[in-house]
Amino acid sequence: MAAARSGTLEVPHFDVSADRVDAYQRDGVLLLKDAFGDWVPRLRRGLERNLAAPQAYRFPAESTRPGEPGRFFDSYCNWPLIPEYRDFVFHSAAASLAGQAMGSGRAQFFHEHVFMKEPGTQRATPWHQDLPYYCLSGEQSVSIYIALEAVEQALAVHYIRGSHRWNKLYYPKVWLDGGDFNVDDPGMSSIPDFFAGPDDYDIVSWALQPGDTVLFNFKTVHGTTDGINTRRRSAFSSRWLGDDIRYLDRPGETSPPFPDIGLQPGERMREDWFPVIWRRPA
Ligand SMILES: O=C(O)CCC(=O)C(=O)O
Repeated sequence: MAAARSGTLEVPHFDVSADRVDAYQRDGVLLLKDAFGDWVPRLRRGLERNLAAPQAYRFPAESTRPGEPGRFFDSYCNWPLIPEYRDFVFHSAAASLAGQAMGSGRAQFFHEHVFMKEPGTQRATPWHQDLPYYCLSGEQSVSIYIALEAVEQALAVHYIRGSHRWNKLYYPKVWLDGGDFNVDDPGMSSIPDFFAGPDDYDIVSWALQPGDTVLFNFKTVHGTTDGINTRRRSAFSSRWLGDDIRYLDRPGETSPPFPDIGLQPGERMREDWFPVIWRRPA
């Protein structure tokens, strides 16, 4: 990975082939083996800060009930507080990868999100798309999901190939009980249990090693089974916005909530809150 001038910040260039970009745009999900192995120790240190004092950081969520085995923890929007996360956002090749994958002229950072399931956890990550949680509309998006621990295929996140092109949005889910929320959002419906069949959905998942990375679109349907995690599995996701992403005023609270964002529907996301980190070289 050579350092290259990005046009915005001096971020490293990610060498991704045109074939892989095409596959990402066609399928809405793409595996890149060992794409960010160098960052795993630093991101793990960041996650340890998050876990050592969850309440000191933003949006800590526990999605296992008292008495239920294991622990399913997530937390997000902590890049201003956790130096290892911030370092990744501003100095890794993620922005370059995101911009190219989205076919965008720029990569604007939205937020990071960490996930951790402790051994014994059986609680599934419900099937969902990320876009219905967000105050956003548009097609050019990518989450860069980096495994921080090894995970076997059956317990890894599963994705439905091509679901970003279904022209369909599903109500967001409460992870603790799998219930829908924001059900007043017009044009959405309750997401089916795709594991229950019919099996004509192209569901993919991969065994991951630390550093292995999955790219997926904010509209790509994803979730896990309720298989028992026999060892810790954790991951760091960074979320990126491309050229056509605009602010959308959704009915109900979004996640993350940005009540003071001060934008009108249709405007670009403000760059002082969501920095543009990469621009396509001229
Ligand atoms: O790791 C998980 O279980 C969930 C990941 C996820 O939903 C995401 O990155 O959007």
